[in-house]
Order: sequence, then structure tokens, then C-alpha cells
Amino acid sequence: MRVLLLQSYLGRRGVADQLVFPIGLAAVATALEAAGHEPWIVDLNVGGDDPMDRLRLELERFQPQAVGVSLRNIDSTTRKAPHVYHTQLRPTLETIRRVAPGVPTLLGGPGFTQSSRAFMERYPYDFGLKAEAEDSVVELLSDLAAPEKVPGTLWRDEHGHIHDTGERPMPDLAALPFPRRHPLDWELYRREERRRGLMLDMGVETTRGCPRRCAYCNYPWLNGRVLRRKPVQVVLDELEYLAGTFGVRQFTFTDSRFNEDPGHARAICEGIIRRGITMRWIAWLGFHGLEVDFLELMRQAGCFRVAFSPDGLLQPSLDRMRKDTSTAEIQASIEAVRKVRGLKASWSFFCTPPSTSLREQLALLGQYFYLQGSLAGRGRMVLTWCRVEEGTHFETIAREDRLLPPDADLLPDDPAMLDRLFYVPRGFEQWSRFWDRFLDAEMQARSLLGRVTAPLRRFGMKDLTPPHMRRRP
Ligand code: B12
Ligand code: SF4
Repeated sequence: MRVLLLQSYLGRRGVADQLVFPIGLAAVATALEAAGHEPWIVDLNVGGDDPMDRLRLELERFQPQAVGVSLRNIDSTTRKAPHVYHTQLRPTLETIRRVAPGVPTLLGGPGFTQSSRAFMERYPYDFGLKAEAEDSVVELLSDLAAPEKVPGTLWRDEHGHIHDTGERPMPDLAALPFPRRHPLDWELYRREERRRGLMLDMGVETTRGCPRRCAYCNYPWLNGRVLRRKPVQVVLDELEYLAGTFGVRQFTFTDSRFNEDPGHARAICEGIIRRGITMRWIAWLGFHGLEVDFLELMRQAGCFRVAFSPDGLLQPSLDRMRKDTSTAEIQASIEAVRKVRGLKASWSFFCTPPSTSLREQLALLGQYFYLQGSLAGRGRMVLTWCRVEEGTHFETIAREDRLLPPDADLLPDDPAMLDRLFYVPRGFEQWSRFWDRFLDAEMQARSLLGRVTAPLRRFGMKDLTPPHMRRRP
């Protein structure tokens, strides 16, 4: 069966959104190909200025027998650049129905999984597949007339009623091949890189799943609560394939925490060094058992930036968010990074987390300058507000604290309504405004720095202007 796989359009290009390769669709396409289907991936975020016209042309050219749409992102989840993505599902479906009437339509992806029933109710696609879909998509396409036999599926019957077959076990990651990246037009990414002055962000997985229970997090629903490992050999083969076949020079490990199993992470770094793979990469890390020699090993294996998500700084907020870490561990991670020459790092915090205090607000301010100073330009603090997501423990916290109107729509269509979904505890509204202005000032300062250092770019210096403030080349 010819299956067209679409990465949903984000509704804007080149603003604050990275250029991300659709590895979710690559994974689905790899499973479909192995089962004898013919997949073709179209990322509506690249190629041509009119994504729906591009979709029309692809539908006419490829003549698909089924169309799958990946809803990766629901909205920007950021307060500073609010944007709603999911509404693009409607014009996408309308275009498919107009150009390819009667062709079955499927929804999937992490954004879809987060609120699958709500999306099926809002947008009349025929089927929806929750969570990891390498197995379920093959089962469903083998007999579209019997979706009730495929666990993890939602579908609409002839009366418009939505049915749900419930949950299914996640696929066996150790048995899956790595996602092939060929059934799409690479040249369009290369062109978009040049147009936006950005580098394509290529994702690579080493594990799936997370056993932790952070209050705001939905990852355990997307990938389960059990850590599943991809065999080291497979990860290394994938890296060689990416470098050798497509000339990929940089990638991001997409794991929740690359070092959740430190032994597995070490084996990957050692393998990269042993095989002489010379790509640069980024990874998220947890705090437990973080050792300087492990960071050194990562650095030798090509890691140039690590990211931490402590979210809270003092113990009361860390505990209320079930972060399973301590202030001392956060500070120790800064010390560890400081000892590894050349390694860049970021720590993200919520400006106004639950159970915050005046002490924590002042400590956050101090931490901001401490990170800049102690790491001499290598360290950065990222400040955000927590967006309350449906069904998370954080939603319970926000309701306990009476911070969510009872009628709040957690999937708003209008970006202006997103603002109500960011957690700001009572008594800290002034602080929230302060952080708002603080971040504006930070952005202006970075933009100014970019302009001042512009002449040095001719001599090879990197563009320091924040990507969305750059002029298009
Ligand atoms: C790594 C990551 C990033 C990295 C990506 C690096 C890279 N090069 O890939 C970075 C930091 C760049 C990033 C950025 C953003 N991210 Co992000 N990211 C993730 C993360 C942790 C993993 C995604 C991933 O690659 N998984 C591995 C692939 C193989 O899995 P997958 O895509 O889920 O695909 C599987 C299934 O979903 C399904 N599937 C996928 N598509 C389809 C389609 C069909 C038809 C079917 C049937 C099935 C199906 O099958 C696939 C195989 O099993 C997820 C959380 C998570 N655990 O999913 C958040 C997540 C996807 N990100 C999210 C967000 C919000 C963003 C940003 C908008 C943040 C921002 N404001 O900038 C941007 C958007 C960037 C963009 N242009 O798309 C949200 C999206 C949901 C939401 N709330 O909107 C998530 C879920 C996190 C969260 N907060 O809940 N992200
Ligand atoms: S925030 Fe990270 S560590 Fe916490 S539950 Fe989610 S994926 Fe796991």
C-alpha cells in the first residue's frame, strides 16, 4: 500500500521553532517498508511557501492509498512566544479530502497521544494511533476494516462515534531496526537550512521510557514507565549511517535522560570513540551519580552541550514537583560541568514553580548570574513557566491551588488563551512580571551582542543573535 506520511505544519516558519527532522515518521516508515508497504514522508514545514499547495501536489503525484499525519506539537508550551500548532490539522484534512477523497486518514504522534480522544473529537480523521506505533500501524493497515482488533487505536464509525481499543504494550525497542531516513526529499532540508541560517536538528534515540514521576510530565504515557534500551551496536550503526549516507555532522540524543542507565550511556560513548565517529551532539542529563569522568567521556565522544531540567531550585518546589533531586545535586552538576573544558550546558528552571518562596526567587536571580560567571560563557539558565497539561499531576496541583478556571480549555485554539495555562502561584504575580521583563532584557542584550559581533563573523565567529531575531539571508 502507498502510504503518505505528513509531518503536520506548524503554521509558521523560522520564528522560534527549530528545524527538526521527523524521526517519528521515519520510524513509522521503516516499519511500513519492512511490512511491504511503500511509504513517502512529506514535512509540511519545508519546501515552498504554501504548505497546503505542496500537500496537493504530493497527493496528486504519489496517489496514496492511506495518509498518516503526525501531530508532534500541540502548542509552543512557551509563554514568551505563544503559538498553537494543532489547528493546522483542519486545513490538512480538508486538503486531503478534497484532493484524495475516500483515502483513509490516520493521526498519530506525541502531541496526538497527549490528548488523543479530544483530537479525534475535534478533527474528523478516520483513525488515531496512540503512542509508539511501529507495530500498531502495520497491524491496522493490514486490515483497515477491523480496527477493533488493534489495541492502541481510536476510530470513527459510520455514525461518527469514536471507539478506543485502550492501551497496548510498547514495542520491543531492542528488536526494532533504527529508523531509515531515506523516503523523503533531503534537498528541501538543505535549502531550508540555508534560507533560515539554521542547522537541521537530527534526533537519535538510545532509550525510550522513563521510570520517574515528575509532576508536570506526560512522557511516561508517550513512551511508558519502563526504561527500554536500544542495543549499543544499533545506535552506533545508525550514527555511521547518518554520517555516511546523508553527511549529518550534528545530532541530538532525544532520550528523556541520556544517563538514566549510566552503563548504557558509557558504552555508547566508548563505542563512538572506538569506531572513530566524529559527529557533534547534544544530550539531556539527570543529576543522579553524575561524575566528571563521565562528562569527560561524553566530551571526547563529541558531546558539545548538555541540558539539565531541574525546574525548581529549592527543596520545597523540587519536592512538590516530585523532581526526585536536591539543591545540592543541582549545584554539584554545575561544579562537574565547570571541570570539563569546552563543554556547554544549560539548566532550565520554572520562574514561578509551585511552593516557591521569596528565598527561591532571589536564589534564582543569583543562580542566573552565578551560571554566567562561573562557567565563563559556557553555562546558561533557561527560564520558562510551566504549562499545565491535561491529566498530569501538575493539573491536580494547579487545581488544588485554584489557579485554573474550572472551565479552562487545556487545548485552546487561540494563542491568547494559552496564557491562562501557565502556572503562577498566588502572591508571585509581580515576580512573574519581573521575569517577563528580565527575559525581554536578556533577549535584547543577546540581539545587541549579535549585532556588535557581526563583523567578526567574516573571520569565522558564530552568529550570536538569537535565531528568531536573525535577518533572513
Ligand atoms: C527530543 C525532543 C525535542 C528535541 C528534538 C530534537 C530532534 N532533533 O529530534 C527539541 C529540543 C529540538 C524539541 C523541540 C520542540 N519540542 Co520536543 N520533544 C522531544 C521529545 C523528548 C522526544 C521526541 C522524539 O524524537 N521521540 C522519538 C520518536 C521516534 O518518537 P515519536 O516522534 O513520538 O514517534 C513515535 C510515535 O509518536 C508514533 N508516531 C509519530 N508520528 C506518527 C504519525 C502517525 C500517522 C502514526 C500512526 C504514528 C506516529 O510512532 C513513532 C514511533 O514509535 C518529546 C517527548 C517525547 N517523549 O515524545 C518532546 C515533545 C515532542 N516536544 C514538545 C514540544 C512542545 C516541542 C517544541 C514546540 C518546544 C518549543 N517551544 O520550542 C519544539 C518543537 C520543535 C519542532 N520544530 O518540531 C512536546 C509536544 C507536545 C506538546 N505539548 O505540544 C513533547 C511531547 C514534550 C512535551 N512537552 O510534552 N523537542
Ligand atoms: S521530566 Fe524527565 S525525568 Fe521527569 S518524568 Fe518526565 S521524562 Fe522522566
